[in-house]
Amino acid sequence: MFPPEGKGFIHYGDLEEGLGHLLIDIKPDEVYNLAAMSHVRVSFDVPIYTGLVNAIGVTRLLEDIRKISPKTKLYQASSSEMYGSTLPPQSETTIFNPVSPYGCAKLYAYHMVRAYRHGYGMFACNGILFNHESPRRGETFVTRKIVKAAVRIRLGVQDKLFLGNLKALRDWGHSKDYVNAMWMMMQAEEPDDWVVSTGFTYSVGDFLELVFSKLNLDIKQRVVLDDSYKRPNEVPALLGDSSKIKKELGWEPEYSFDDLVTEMIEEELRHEKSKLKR
Ligand code: F7E
Repeated sequence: MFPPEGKGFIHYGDLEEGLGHLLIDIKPDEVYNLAAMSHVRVSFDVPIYTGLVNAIGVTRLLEDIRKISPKTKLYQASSSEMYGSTLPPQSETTIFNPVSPYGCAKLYAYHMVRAYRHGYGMFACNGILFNHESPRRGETFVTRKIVKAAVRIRLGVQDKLFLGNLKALRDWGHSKDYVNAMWMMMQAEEPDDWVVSTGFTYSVGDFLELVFSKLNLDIKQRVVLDDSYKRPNEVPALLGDSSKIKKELGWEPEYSFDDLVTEMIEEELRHEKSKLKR
């Protein structure tokens, strides 16, 4: 722990080891568990680690909260990847059919949260979040990867962009809207599970075309399809129905798809130009 510049403190911990020591020290009002091995493609390479962190790690956290700090509320980052091969639209009542180690591990954790909520009366919620993006997105996720490469090609410091499946459909929202939804869930009168999505779906190819057209780039000249970025199993289509959270908690997204893409490009341009000046 060290004094921060802002209001928070950083404490170190590891979901695999358990966070009991932090619960003893802090007795937090609310825990938001966003920790995970979060890359779906990589989960096929490290399936056991993915299960230990994303599934068993959450069980450890639930057990620690139950034993040490039972009044602490828990937000669990569940994922639209849990729907797997079930076609859209997807809501809280849709059947889950995960197709990746990541999706399977997230579904295990989702059910454990429900089991502890119902069994022990804990305030534990699942936010079933569809893909959410921002300029801070990790560089190996497809939105940031496309934006970063396109900006670098525009600035003349990169030649090609290598991508996998362009046909997959995703419901992409802005992380700021989704973090508001997480907070709203924790202020609800009763704990529950809620889907958070925009209700619009676009293919990876659509995202690519929008970014390349905003930067006046030619896809045919610059983009190379590379099977090594494909997954053994793919979630073909995601499109969420978030009417429950809108009706019950009053959540509404503020950012459109175009706002998101524009902000990601502008931030990336600032970032890459500042690197060139150094
Ligand atoms: O892939 C396709 C890829 O890795 C999106 C995580 O936050 O959202 C995220 O999981 C799509 C897939 O996100 C490349 O096959 C094509 O169809 O950006 P992504 P994801 O797998 O949907 C869910 C909700 C989570 O919970 C996850 O933690 O894009 N795609 N070419 C590619 N994807 C990547 N990463 N790289 C490519 O070159």
